[in-house]
Amino acid sequence: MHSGGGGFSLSKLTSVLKKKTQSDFDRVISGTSKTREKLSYMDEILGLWRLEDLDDTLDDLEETLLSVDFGPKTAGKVLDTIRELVEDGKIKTGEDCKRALKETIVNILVNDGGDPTKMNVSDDEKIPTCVLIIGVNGGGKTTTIGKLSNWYKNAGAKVMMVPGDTFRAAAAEQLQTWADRTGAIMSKSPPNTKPGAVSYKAVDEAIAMGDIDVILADTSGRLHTNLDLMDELVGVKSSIKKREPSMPHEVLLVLDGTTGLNMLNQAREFGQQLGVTGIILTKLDGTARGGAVISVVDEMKIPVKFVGVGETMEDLQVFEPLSFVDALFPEEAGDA
Ligand SMILES: Nc1nc2c(ncn2[C@@H]2O[C@H](COP(=O)(O)OP(=O)(O)OP(=O)(O)O)[C@@H](O)[C@H]2O)c(=O)[nH]1
Ligand SMILES: [Mg+2]
Repeated sequence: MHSGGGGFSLSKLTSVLKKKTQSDFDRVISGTSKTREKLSYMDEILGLWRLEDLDDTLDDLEETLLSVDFGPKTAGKVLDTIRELVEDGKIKTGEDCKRALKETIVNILVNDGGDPTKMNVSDDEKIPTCVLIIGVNGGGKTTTIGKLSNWYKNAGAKVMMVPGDTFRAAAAEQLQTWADRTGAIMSKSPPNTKPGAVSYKAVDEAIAMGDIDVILADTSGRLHTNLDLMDELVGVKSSIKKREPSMPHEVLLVLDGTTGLNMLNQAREFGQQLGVTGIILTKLDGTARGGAVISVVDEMKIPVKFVGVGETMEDLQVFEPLSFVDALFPEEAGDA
């Protein structure tokens, strides 16, 4: 990496985030409360746990997972694991079952997702790290770029933002506001050019400047079902690649945490076309429907890297599988 600014180190970045994650944890909990309400029904089921009613209990559990937006495939897989553990005598009580459920889900997030704190970086001193941000309309892409800019800045990195959303009139100004707030610079690409050209020129400019550590490239929102717009996005990625083959180092898909299972379709399409390297799950402070992301990780094998928990630049947390699952299955829910 470049040594610009206060010296950019990923380990520093991670430790700053760990602290933040701890202090902001309550907001994830409040965000997933709708999910939690339904999952507390699970506690009731487990409270009535009887081995002779195993099939009924497991059916009820599966229903509960489905009602909080676990996809059928993932819910089925989780319940298969539970059934095996019961048959092996490893689950004897409702409490055992709850613990095993949590472990199984954490395992999906960890084994299929990998280490969320590892953001890919450029391994060439002269080449900045390029992060391409994609997703459907209004999911929180531009806001997330603001948050990421702040995150990288806290680690001593010099950030350039790329106004690749040439579709929406106010998009560049919105990005500029985030640049001003977080001390990032904006690429000076001429306005009204095509997004591929904007991105190509921005990468060129950043490399020429010599002191940019991170390029955060914004894109306009698009429905994953709109083939023309998906093609355009593939074009943006190849324009970046054309200028610098090692880029982009990360392609992060922004998923709106309130959309439920539809995010699975989004992840499939964007994943197939763009080669997504990570997910940022936004709006977990709202009435989030957290279960769906577990299916995304399970089916797509893409890690969740961050979660968004509000509208300010501070509201970004490194995704922690264990904390996330603890928030879904609160210990006190059964007593409430
Ligand atoms: N509560 C909450 N709101 C968020 C979060 N992230 C983004 N938002 C809000 O969601 C709305 C859309 O955010 P944008 O960042 O403009 O979304 P976008 O994906 O860039 O939208 P387009 O460029 O139109 O596709 C804004 O009102 C944001 O403030 C979050 O984590 N929590
Ligand atoms: Mg935007």
